[in-house]
Amino acid sequence: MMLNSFRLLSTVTLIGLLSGCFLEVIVPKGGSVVSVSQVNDCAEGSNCSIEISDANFTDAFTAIPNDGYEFVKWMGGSEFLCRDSTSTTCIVSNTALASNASTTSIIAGDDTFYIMPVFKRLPFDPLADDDGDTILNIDDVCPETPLGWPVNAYGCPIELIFTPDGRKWAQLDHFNGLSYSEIAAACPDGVCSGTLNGYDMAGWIWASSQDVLDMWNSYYPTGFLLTPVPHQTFASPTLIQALKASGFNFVEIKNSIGFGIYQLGGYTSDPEETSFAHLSDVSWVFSDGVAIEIGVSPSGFSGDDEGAWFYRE
Ligand SMILES: [Ca+2]
Ligand SMILES: [Ca+2]
Repeated sequence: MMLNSFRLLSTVTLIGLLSGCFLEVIVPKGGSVVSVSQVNDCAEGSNCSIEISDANFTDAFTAIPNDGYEFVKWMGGSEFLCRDSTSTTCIVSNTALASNASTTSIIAGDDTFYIMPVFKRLPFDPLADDDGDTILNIDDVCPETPLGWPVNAYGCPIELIFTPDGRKWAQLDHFNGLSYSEIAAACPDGVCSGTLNGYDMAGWIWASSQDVLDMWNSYYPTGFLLTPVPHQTFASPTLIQALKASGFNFVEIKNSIGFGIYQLGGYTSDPEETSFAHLSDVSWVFSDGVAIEIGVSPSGFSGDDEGAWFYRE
């Protein structure tokens, strides 16, 4: 039965696809399409147009459902190839007609043909673990964790931020609510081996304030360098924008008179008296580029919105 439907399918395909035709791969939400040739892959939510300018075109397209989705069939309809087939692979070929001159002349228009997988979301199973991180769906705040990444009790991995110093930094606000001494216990001498807020910190370094300054300065290609002076003020919105573009979350805090200030700050492994390295964007409060403050302060400097600086090579 499957063989017969493939033969029918092939007939449609062969008549349709000769030089000058287009094949459009339509991929809805729920999965992607990969091709044996690897040059005609098409991502989720994309329309990929392939010009068939070769009389010997052959490729095999396979529908790959995302976790939590299943492949149902290839879309039906007169202009769709592989229509209503439930095989995950759709073979598109015109090679069998390559030497058939009369058919070539009939079909050498600019018609467009389509293939489109139909995906269906599977019923939510609260007791399954769709992303395979050992945290059941019902408890998983981050349902699409890449396979193999360590996660906390809520199923979320540490968010990595790639910076120009060649290091990978952890998102600071994962570590909100921890005290200096709690971090010091998990990361003696700056080398972490314990667990913090549920994250396995093995392999992470608790950065010194000099490490933090070096990272900030790595955003400046030449010349201008920040120096570790407490509460030094610079007019450099470029650094703030670059850090945001890299993925750092700035946290809004309120100053004593209620103005919101956007801050990137957290504990470093320096002695507790000067353990809080921060960079505050006060330019959003006044006018753009007026004031950006960096500083190294005692722990507890900014109240409850504190994280910590960790990196790995
Ligand atoms: Ca999970
Ligand atoms: Ca997860």
